[in-house]
Amino acid sequence: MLVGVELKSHNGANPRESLDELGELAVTAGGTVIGDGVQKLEAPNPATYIGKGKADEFAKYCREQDIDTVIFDDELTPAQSRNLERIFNCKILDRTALILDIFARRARTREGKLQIELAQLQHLLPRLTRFWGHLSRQKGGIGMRGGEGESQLEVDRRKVSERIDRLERDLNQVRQQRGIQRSARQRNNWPLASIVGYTNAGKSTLLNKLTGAGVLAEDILFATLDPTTRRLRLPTNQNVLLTDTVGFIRKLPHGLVEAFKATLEEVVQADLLLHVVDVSHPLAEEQIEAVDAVLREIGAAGKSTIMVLNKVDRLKDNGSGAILKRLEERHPHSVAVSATTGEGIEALLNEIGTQLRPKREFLELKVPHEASAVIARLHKVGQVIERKYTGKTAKFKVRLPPHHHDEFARYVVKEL
Ligand SMILES: Nc1nc2c(ncn2[C@@H]2O[C@H](COP(=O)(O)OP(=O)(O)OP(=O)(O)O)[C@@H](O)[C@H]2O)c(=O)[nH]1
Ligand SMILES: [Mg+2]
Repeated sequence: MLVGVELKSHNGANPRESLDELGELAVTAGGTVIGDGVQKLEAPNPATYIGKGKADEFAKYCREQDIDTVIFDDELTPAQSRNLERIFNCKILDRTALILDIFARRARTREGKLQIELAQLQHLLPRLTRFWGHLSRQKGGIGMRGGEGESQLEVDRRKVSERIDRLERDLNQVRQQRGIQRSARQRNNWPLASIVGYTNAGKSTLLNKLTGAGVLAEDILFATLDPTTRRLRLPTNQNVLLTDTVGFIRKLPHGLVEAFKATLEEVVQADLLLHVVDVSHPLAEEQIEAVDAVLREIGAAGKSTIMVLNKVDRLKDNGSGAILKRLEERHPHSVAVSATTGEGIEALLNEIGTQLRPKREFLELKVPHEASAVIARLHKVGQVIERKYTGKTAKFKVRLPPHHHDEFARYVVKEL
């Protein structure tokens, strides 16, 4: 059963839509949704989140329907969880625990797994009750994982705390390793572009389209957890490192953002963000806001950003182009694309080139004709805008990545 609250003060936020998404998350985590309920309130009840009377009513429904898990659409306090568990007499989860559970299922790399387990245990620790552990041993289901996760629930708080310390130490080690790898990559001096966006917006599909990366892209929430970086060669000959990473969602648990900060460092360090939006989604605009909120939280707000208005092929199906127009007006650097059909991809490549152009130097060079290797090299690493052959030398106007400057320094006539 899914339970949400509609706050009277909070106009605009639609509890139905949020609950539908919660249902999608529950299904992604392997659950089956039997029913849901919403209560209108001035403010959440500090003891039981929803009102006590409503809780009793929902609990009765759960008993009738033989429901074994109730998921609340917000983060519950430890006290609320405990009280609700007593009233419902079954497992109580909140949105945070559910998202953590999905992440735990998806984590593949060692760092990903450590981060999730840490976030899960930190969420669980204050909520660890005998009742919870008892139930989980009997029934399994959402909110706990097999193997280590499950046995963790059976140990006492002290053991959980010890495990948290251990995980923090291990994570530090793994991150040092990643730091070394990253600095090796940066020695290439290629600009870094990060693909960000709401979960299921088509980020992985776009990376695949642009680079042939072969990343898993699926119609499920949080298909991608671990970042993948590929080289993208623009038509201007410029190389860009393109990273696809975890998707964002409304009410993304703060603990999870914390846990993923290291992974999201690619985003923080990026020279350019590609913000992918599923324009065929009815809540596209709310999703943009949710993504911007997470970007602010990780300190990546205000970066130069291209809005990639994706899945335009679907708009034609249902004839709702108004949203596209609205978004294009609001975001000056936006490109309408379809990552599946390839429509608009060329325009996107051009826009990436334009956005990264300030990173390149615009130079005038004079190269003797006989230095054909130098001329060939110039065409390979730079974007030749103009060439003139006069007398013994060839004159070029070229956009060049700064790290190639030394190589051609002796031919530079002036900076343009
Ligand atoms: N029709 C259409 N479908 C698309 C397009 N781009 C992506 N999709 C589909 O949307 C679904 C999600 O795509 P992904 O690339 O996995 O999305 P993602 O943003 O990486 O999602 P997460 O990793 O789960 O956060 C897949 O079923 C894709 O085939 C598009 O341009 N048009
Ligand atoms: Mg993905």
